[in-house]
Amino acid sequence: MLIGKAPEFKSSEITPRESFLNRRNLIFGGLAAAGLAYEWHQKMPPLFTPTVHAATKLPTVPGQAPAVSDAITPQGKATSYNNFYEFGTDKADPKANAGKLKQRPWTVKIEGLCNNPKTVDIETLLKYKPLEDRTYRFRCVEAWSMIIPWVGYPLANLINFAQPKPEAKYVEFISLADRSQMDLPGGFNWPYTEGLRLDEAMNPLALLTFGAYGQTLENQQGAPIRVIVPWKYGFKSAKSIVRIRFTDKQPVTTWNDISASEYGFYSNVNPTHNHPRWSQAHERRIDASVFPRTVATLPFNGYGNEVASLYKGMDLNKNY
Ligand SMILES: Nc1nc2c(c(=O)[nH]1)N[C@H]1C(S)=C(S)[C@@H](COP(=O)(O)O)O[C@H]1N2
Ligand SMILES: [Mo]
Repeated sequence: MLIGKAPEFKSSEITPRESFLNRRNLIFGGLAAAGLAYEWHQKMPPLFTPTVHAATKLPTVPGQAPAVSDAITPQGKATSYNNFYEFGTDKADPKANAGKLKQRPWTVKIEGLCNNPKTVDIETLLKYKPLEDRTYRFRCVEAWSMIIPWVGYPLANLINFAQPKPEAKYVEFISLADRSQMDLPGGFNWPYTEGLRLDEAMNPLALLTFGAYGQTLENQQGAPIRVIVPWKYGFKSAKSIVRIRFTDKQPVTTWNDISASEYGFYSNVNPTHNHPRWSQAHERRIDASVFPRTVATLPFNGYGNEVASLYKGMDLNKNY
């Protein structure tokens, strides 16, 4: 039998059972108190703003969307491989850095060419229409994809609430840009902006999104409110939105502004229109357990039946 040198403990490092138990009670008691405080915070007008907003379950009804046969991407993958440049440019940065994002208080300012401009509180928006479960294919312009069960209701509801004027032809989405919560790396014109033609935004598939996987969005997913436009590349789906503006001119959008030859305003998923630096014919699925890992990309990301008519008569090679 080999006898190694016994580890030596200083008596001060040994936790007597009694003091361990006391400490455990303190810790769990503290957690229970924090839980109560959190519940109280949910019911009362906020006196303080927690820096970490715990995910909460969202009540949902079945969604009105075409069925997706592929397996749902595991939640842990969907929340750890993200693009949210306000928090850094690497895929792991948003999860690592978005903890600073404060989800409450949060309002969305509806403005521009509409008859009902208003600043609306997130709680009001959450309750405005029944929340649906909507599993969509999600295709990033960087040729990777996921299958995500989002929670939200059609963006058309909010647009109807805003009552756009007849001259409104576009809707612009403006994300939060706050240096006290975000890194906001150089090389971008913050805030992040995106936009859709009004008829695109009114399509029933365009989703005003509050959650995923049956619960509120994680910060890195664009909490507390984002849009999801499943037939377009991922960058059209602006995160952490604070303003929605109706315009008569095509809005300036972040990626188009940075590099118009690579990122068009329309950015419909189109396997026949390649990015100048890579093919768009295939996509890599972000889920190590699915096979094959790489699959053919579908026109309009598989939503052609629902949206192709929006682009009748348009040259989608020019309007990429
Ligand atoms: N405000 C903001 N919204 C954003 C981005 C961003 O950097 N900032 N990235 C876009 C891009 S490129 C993609 S692919 C999707 C990623 O969404 P996900 O992280 O939920 O998959 O968010 C889009 N929305
Ligand atoms: Mo993207």
